[in-house]
Order: sequence, then C-alpha cells, then structure tokens
Amino acid sequence: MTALSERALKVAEAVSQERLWQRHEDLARFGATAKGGVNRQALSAEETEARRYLLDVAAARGFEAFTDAAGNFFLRLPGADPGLPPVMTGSHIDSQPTGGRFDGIFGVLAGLEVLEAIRDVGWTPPRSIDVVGWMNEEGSRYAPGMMGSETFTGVRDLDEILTIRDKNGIRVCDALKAVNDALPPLPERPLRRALAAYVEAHIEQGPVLEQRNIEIGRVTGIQGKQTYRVTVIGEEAHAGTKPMAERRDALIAALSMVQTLHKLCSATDPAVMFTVGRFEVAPNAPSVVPARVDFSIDLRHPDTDLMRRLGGQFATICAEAAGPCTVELAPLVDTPSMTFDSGIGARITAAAGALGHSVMDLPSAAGHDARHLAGHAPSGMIFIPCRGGISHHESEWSEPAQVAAGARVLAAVLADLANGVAAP
Ligand code: HGY
Ligand code: MN
Ligand code: MN
Repeated sequence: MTALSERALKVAEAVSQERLWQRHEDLARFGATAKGGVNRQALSAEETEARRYLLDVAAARGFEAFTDAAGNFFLRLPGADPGLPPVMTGSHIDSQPTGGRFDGIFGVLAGLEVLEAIRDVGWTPPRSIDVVGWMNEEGSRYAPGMMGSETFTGVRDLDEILTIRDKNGIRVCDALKAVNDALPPLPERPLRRALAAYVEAHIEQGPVLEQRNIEIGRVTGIQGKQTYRVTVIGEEAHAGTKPMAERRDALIAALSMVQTLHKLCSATDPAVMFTVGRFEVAPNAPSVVPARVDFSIDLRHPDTDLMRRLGGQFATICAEAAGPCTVELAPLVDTPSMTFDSGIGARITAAAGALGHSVMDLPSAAGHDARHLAGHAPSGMIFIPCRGGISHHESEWSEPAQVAAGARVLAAVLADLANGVAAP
C-alpha cells in the first residue's frame, strides 16, 4: 500500500479552494463566450493574454518561467537540487471553439495551486516541479492536436508542426512568433527533457464519476484514436443548367462517404466513436454545384486492433463512394490505446483515500497530452467529475469543492514525487 507522507498531507491541506476557484474565474475571461464558455484557440490573442496572466501570477510568487521551441510554456518551483529531473504536471489552456471553463485549464491551474501551496508551507522539495501549458492540445485551429506534447516527447518532429497552416493560411511558426513577441521574453529549454514523473489533472469529460457519486478518478489509460482529413474534388457547374447526370458534385459524393462510414462504424461495436466534426464545402454558393468538400474523421476505440481494422477500410469505402469525383484520405493521427504507470496510479489512489475522497479506477474516453508523456516518464492522470459529463460545450461545469479535491490529491502526489530523490 503506498503510504502518504506527513509532508504530502501538509501540502494538500495548504491548497486554497478560494484562490483556485478565483483563478478559474479569471482565466475564463480570456476568450469568454456569451454563453459562459470559452473560445481560446491555440496561439491566439486570447491565449496570449491567458499566458500573460499566468506568467504574472508566477512572477509574483517567485516561480521561474520558460518555454521551448514547440511553444509549450512552463512555470517552475525550483527544487533544492537543480540537477535532478523535475516532476511535471499541467495540461493545456487552448480550447475548442465552443469550449468550457475547465477542459485543460483545470489541470494547469491545479498545478499552479500546488506550487502556491508548497510556497505557502515554506518547503523546498529536492526536485523542481514544473507546471506545463501544452501548445495546441485541442487541434481546433491547427490539426492535428497535441502538437506541443508530441513534439516535446519526440512523437512528432518540430519542423513538421511549424509549417502547418490554419484555415487563414497562418503557419504555426508565425502564430508562435506573434505570441512570443507579445509576451516578456522567456528562456527556452530543450525538448525531450528528462522528467522524474508526469501527473495531469483533468475533468472526466464523461458521466461515470458523477453517476457513481465518486469524487476522484484514477485514470487507468486512454483509448486509441485515429484522425483523417478527407478531400473530395468535383467540378463547379451552374445549378440551373448542368444536367444532374453530368455533374461532378463533391457534396453528394462526400455525403455518400460519410453515411457509409457512419453505418459501418455504428454496426461494428457500440464502443466505436466515429465523428465528422468539420465539413467544409467550396465554393459554398447556393447556385453552384459544389466543387470541393474537405471533412475530418475522428475514430476512437479501446481496442487498437479493432480501431485499425476499421480505419483500414476507410480509403476503399471513400473511393467506392466517390462516383465521378476524386477523393484523397490523409491519415493524421494513429495512437493506440494505452495504460498508465501502475505506481503513479497507486499513489493517486492512496492520496485520495488519505485525504478522505472516494476514488475509482476508470479509463479515459477523451484524449490527453498525458498519453504521450507516458512514453517519456512514469505518468498518471487524476479525474474530477463534470456536470452531466458534458465537455467541448459551453455549459461544461465542475463545482469549487470538486476542483479543490482534485488539486489536493494532485498536491499530495506531486509532493511525494518531488520529495523522492530516487525516481518513482
Ligand atoms: O479530443 C479530445 O479527446 C481532447 O479533449 N482534445
Ligand atoms: Mn483536454
Ligand atoms: Mn478537449
């Protein structure tokens, strides 16, 4: 049984629910939407101001701040022995266009609260603790998502991501330069830095904890995910004069592809998650036969082999449904189902119990940067409930007590990891 140290309990008790909740209120201002959510796109002006806010808070508490070539940012509580690999926590501050106030940001603010609690108890751990804000986790403005954590861990090359463009043609490197130019200059540290451990706190983005009335989730792993970009090419024509039989209508072909793929995925297994979230028609004019359709595919399943067998059929299905049009299916992401380090998981369960919180094991249906950190250092995730399991929605919500409970468990786990000179 992993016992909790007195030190860990003391740090956890120093977590301030009021301070942590106020920071959530403050951060929700950056990209606030009329319906109470946030639209804080990766490397946007809104994210820049959110970074500024966090840098100011860190500076006021004497924490160090730095970045890396991928645009991740780090807030550090320096440890007594700078030569030891740090313990890392954090998540992302970018959001979906109709995002909520907690997805990603809870993990960053809970990590920052842990640094403040450690400062408040006047302790300097042997290991430094870094709070990271991963660049472009959501993949909304720039696809694919998780660019920052994938580049940090070497899953993706830096050169590959820097030239990716958003729908306005702005490259990642240009957007990143604008962010860096707008903020106080930060030291840059290398990618792939050694870490002693990584622990990410996040809302569940599902209904299980709330339905079971459980306060803390020890995340066992993350299901597999494949994403694709599909481009269907037809030909513009006059809506009034071009005979239907002679048209190369990209919309009709794309709809046939989506319907066929959706039917296959729905019939394969109830746990298959198939989503076409982006569907762009060009020239998108009422009296012009569509000449081009670009759409996204997001496919997920806990069984990697099943997911890959299914995804492996998509190119043929799209080609068969193309009719007089042409189609290109470009794979973007293919990440297998993964499980987290059992040692870190055991510490999460022990900390929750020692702090008097109910806890259960559960897998994550949503993706997280932690999946990539798991191949870099012993990693784990802590979940808190969110109302109705709703996320990627402006009504996403968690209560102050739930947010504080997650931060206390995170504090206890990080304190013990940072106190251990021997790697966990
Ligand atoms: O899509 C995901 O699973 C994550 O919330 N970005
Ligand atoms: Mn997230
Ligand atoms: Mn998300």
